[in-house]
Amino acid sequence: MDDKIILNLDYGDVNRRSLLALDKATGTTVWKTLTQEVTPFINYGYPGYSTPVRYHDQVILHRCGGIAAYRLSDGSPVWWFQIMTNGIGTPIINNDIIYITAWMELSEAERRGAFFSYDTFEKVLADMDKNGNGLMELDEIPEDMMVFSRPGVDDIEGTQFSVRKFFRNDKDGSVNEEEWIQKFNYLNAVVDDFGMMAIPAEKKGELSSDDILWMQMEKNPEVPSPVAFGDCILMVSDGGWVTCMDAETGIVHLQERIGAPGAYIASPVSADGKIYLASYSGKITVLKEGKQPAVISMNPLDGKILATPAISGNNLYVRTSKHLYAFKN
Ligand SMILES: [Ca+2]
Ligand SMILES: [Ca+2]
Repeated sequence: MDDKIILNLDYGDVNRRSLLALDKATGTTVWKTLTQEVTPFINYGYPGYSTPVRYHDQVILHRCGGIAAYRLSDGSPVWWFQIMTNGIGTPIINNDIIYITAWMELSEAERRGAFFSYDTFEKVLADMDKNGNGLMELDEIPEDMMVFSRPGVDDIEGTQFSVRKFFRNDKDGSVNEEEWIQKFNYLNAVVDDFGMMAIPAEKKGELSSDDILWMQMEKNPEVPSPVAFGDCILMVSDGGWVTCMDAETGIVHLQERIGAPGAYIASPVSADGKIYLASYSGKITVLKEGKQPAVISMNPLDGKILATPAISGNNLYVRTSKHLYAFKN
């Protein structure tokens, strides 16, 4: 970024996490901003994985609990917006609008497990207390009852969180009413619907939901950034769901399961009138750009894909866990 390199150190002690500017030539620190001090968000402890992005004289950072812009000159805050998000996806900027996916395990109804239908202990006992002692022994809770899951992810282990696991640290191995309700309330308090948002880049101070142009509530990706082309924003999420939206209004032109199935970590890329989707299991889906993107081809590569494909000149480079592929034109 001109004479600076920006680093996001978003891990460890929440209050010490920082955004740093280093001098490109010497590596010395030009400024260091304690993000939680100058833009305090409710932070539930997740490390953030998002890459800071530049917008003119600002650096925009998505982190656990929100998104904020800081001045490139001194790291002071310009605007900030608090929202429940794990701070994973890197924002994209297109025509002075920032597109960023607020994602957490409970932010879409389809990821919330049956746990959330047990808001009273009466219901719990009626359905699950097999030995009738008025307590829930852990082995009475169905093994497949989830707090949350990741629908569409059938190729990565351990992406669900079971109710048994949620109570695994119970001291005497049986859950009473107080213990159940306490845990239920704890999680139920953070249940809310949200997803990819469009934020006008020219803002000041703390933003409210009135400042957001639009938000997409369904089929949001956990890791991949969206991609912009024409008047459209496109995103791909687990299960091969592709959502193509109007960039200004968020109106959904298409939301269909047209990508290869399984998990998605790499972001989609756009080149030469086509969109390339790379699934975790190693399949490349090529779409024709348009409001209703159509599948041109779907081809398996050898190895898993976590890295976003790169475009250079007329070549497309795809790194899998086994090979680096280059495709011409
Ligand atoms: Ca029991
Ligand atoms: Ca207990």
